[in-house]
Amino acid sequence: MSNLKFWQDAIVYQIYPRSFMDSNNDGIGDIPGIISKLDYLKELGVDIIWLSPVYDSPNDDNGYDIRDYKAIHKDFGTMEDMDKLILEAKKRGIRIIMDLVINHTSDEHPWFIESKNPDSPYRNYYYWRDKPNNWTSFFSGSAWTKENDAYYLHLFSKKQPDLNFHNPKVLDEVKDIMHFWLKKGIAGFRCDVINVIFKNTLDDGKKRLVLTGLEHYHSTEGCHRVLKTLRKEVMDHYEAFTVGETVLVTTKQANELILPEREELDMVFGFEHMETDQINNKWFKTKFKPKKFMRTISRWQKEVYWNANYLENHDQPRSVSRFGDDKMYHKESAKMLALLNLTLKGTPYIYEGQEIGMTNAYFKSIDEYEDLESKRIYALGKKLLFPKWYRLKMLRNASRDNARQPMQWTKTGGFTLSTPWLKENPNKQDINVFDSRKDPDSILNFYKKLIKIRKNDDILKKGSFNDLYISNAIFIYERVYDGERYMIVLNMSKKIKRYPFEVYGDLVISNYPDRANVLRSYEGLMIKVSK
Ligand code: ISL
Ligand code: CA
Repeated sequence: MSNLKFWQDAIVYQIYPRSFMDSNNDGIGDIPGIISKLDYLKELGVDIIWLSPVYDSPNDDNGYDIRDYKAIHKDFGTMEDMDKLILEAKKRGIRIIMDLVINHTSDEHPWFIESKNPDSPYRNYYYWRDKPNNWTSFFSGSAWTKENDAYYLHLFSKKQPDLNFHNPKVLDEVKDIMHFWLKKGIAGFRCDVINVIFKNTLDDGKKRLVLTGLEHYHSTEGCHRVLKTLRKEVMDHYEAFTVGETVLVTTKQANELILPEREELDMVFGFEHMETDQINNKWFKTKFKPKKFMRTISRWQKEVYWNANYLENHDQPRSVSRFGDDKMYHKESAKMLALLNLTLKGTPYIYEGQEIGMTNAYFKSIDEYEDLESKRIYALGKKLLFPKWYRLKMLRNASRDNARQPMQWTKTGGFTLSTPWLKENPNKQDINVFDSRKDPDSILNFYKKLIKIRKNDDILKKGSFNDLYISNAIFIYERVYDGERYMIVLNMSKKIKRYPFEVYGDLVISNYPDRANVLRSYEGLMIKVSK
């Protein structure tokens, strides 16, 4: 691999617009707010912004339920604001990708409203049936809801009816939406739950603890066909890329979606590493087991053609709280995780706030949560007679609101002057952009340093990956390119550890001020090994 595509040679930063920056003090982040922070992102070294949905939406699932794909939600601003964002970003050498949510629309989308009439030409845009099957939704409970005399399918909330990709008209609509945005100059799409969009049949599924029905719609041939069409008829006409959000895929399935000769997607977000601290589903957490985690990452590194490397997003808990220690070793562990995120092979994705080490929310009452999924799980747990403390613990560990608290710009928040839509974390006092910029030893400045190193470095960008050592705490791997070699050594625990073997070379970067003959708590370093 010699010449990288622009998306292989980029640092991507995910913005969750509701929580990033509020420009008009209504408590909700917005597009002008994002524009006001472009210089900050530039300074950090961001090349591409992935914008979570800003389309018109009733916000049942915070914008992942789209009412109009060609309009901006009034909370976020106007289409002029959006055009300005694309332009202002471009001036700074930053490209924008949009979230493309096509598995479902909002139930308030005109197509769905029309489709309620059995004789409408839109009836077939969705899955309407006389009787439901036994499929269950991603947000728990049946995947079918009754409306008048029929049932419609929704893999997510009942306000997110699934589109029917057996209908060629649906595909035409999607092409049209993609052209609309690409013509505006965006650089591609993050494709929401893209590997479940095509349902083979609507037969009953094998009973499973979660997601009964999965085998009928997961990674189907029909999905591959749709992706090939979108690639050929849309994406190939622009300088743009796609990153698929692909739930429950193996490395083999990932490759079937991204290998260049397949002509489907460019890269995908795998979930296997995010599932290593859970039993069955995310609500039942086990203790974090570095070995399992690192083995999974390593396997993806070795087997997948090109990885989208991430440790956080708007659905996941904060990485420093989950894989590090957000109290005693906040700085050390956040920096160690930065090293992991930015020294792997593939395109690194950073989620807003990760670069300053924002933590989980630690809410104490159900009233503090906003996310529909959290509320549903809390209610379901009650039905199942889980004690209240346990239900709150489930949310504390795994609620999506952990990632959705407002971005911490200053000691007092700096996100809004009014009441934010979701409570701010009181630790903004200590964890915020303003202080981080001034402190040369901050997590933020560590990210900046690391990004700078990566930008001018063929070993990190193009080098091969080999794992050299994985234990219950330690992860050592190398990146090799053109005879040159980096070794990355990470201690993923607070225990002080002996090196498993001697490591020689020049220190390139480390999260401790000096080098020792042991690996200290959450120590992470990168060494250039001489030829
Ligand atoms: O967080 C999850 C539920 O426990 C994930 O399974 C998540 O639902 C899944 O990764 C799909 O996520 C995407 O599509 C959803 C949306 O709610 C998420 O925010 C989005 O990232 C439906 O559009
Ligand atoms: Ca606002």
